[in-house]
Amino acid sequence: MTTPLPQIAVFSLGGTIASTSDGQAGTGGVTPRLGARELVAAVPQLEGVATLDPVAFRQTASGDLTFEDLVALAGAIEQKLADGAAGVVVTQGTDSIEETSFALSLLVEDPRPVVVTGAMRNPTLAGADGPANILSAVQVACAPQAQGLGTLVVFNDEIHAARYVRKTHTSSTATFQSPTVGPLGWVVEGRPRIALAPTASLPLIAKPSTEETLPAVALLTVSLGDDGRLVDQVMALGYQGLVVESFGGGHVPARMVAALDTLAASIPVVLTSRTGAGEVLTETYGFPGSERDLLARGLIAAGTLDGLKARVLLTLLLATRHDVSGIREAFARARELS
Ligand code: DAS
Repeated sequence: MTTPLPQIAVFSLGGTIASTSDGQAGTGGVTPRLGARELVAAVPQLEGVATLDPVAFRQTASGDLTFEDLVALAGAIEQKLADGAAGVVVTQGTDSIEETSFALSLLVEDPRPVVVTGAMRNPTLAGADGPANILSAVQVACAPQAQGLGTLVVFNDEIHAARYVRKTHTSSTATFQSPTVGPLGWVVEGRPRIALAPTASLPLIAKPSTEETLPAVALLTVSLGDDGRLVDQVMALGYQGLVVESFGGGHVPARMVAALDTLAASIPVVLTSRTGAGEVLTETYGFPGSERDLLARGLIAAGTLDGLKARVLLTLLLATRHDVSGIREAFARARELS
């Protein structure tokens, strides 16, 4: 008797992996046109790996995806898993994978693998990487050893944890890197290898209601000579939270401090680093605008979460009506579980 193949749901959301031209030369640029069915049909090597259940979920550039789309996607993924899928693959544009994969890791309540992938070279180019990425994503989604690792990003034959992965290059097929911890593993000869596993995952967040508009959270990168005038505008513009990508270990120019101090008295302000790796400091420097100064004024340290990921977490916490103390607690947990 032959063992049935694992069933894998494949959701397509658009992006480069799905982008082709309209066939008329010179009419300008590729756009998302292919759905999940066409994407998997272009990878004959999938036969014998899994039984695929293609779902055309969205057809867009990934910068146009919204938190509402992700809440709906998380629900649809859970439904497929409840119906018996062994795992799930999501194909989408790479521009926002570092955010979408992290949001899914906070929203999908199931240990079975959810694997996000995409492509840097569209299907009209020589060496298009979409088919290879779909194949290795499905192989990882089928792998029992990929269970319980949270949402994964599989790209260029590497397996990354959603929590740490970053897009680091505008065009390289090796764009996805996890600078703080490295990849969890890789795929070789079709076999997923998990070399490292996270010690724990961040607590799940209940799916927010999308009946009302989700709260807006601003992300501000601090730069040389900054004076804080944008910080002064944050509440007037209707933002309900701010994430600051600060210098180095958690520092801002002294002349920004007053504005941040005032804002942190009214809405949550989260402190991250613009460096892209490592952890925000909490107890080293004592100058005005240092991490100690800012944390004493009520800013919340994000640990190893970078600005984009801290913004995802803060948005979902606000959307599920966490108050400031609940938000502090959630970021404290995130720091502990780094
Ligand atoms: N940069 C493209 C991609 O890599 C577009 C997008 O993100 O949708 O898929």
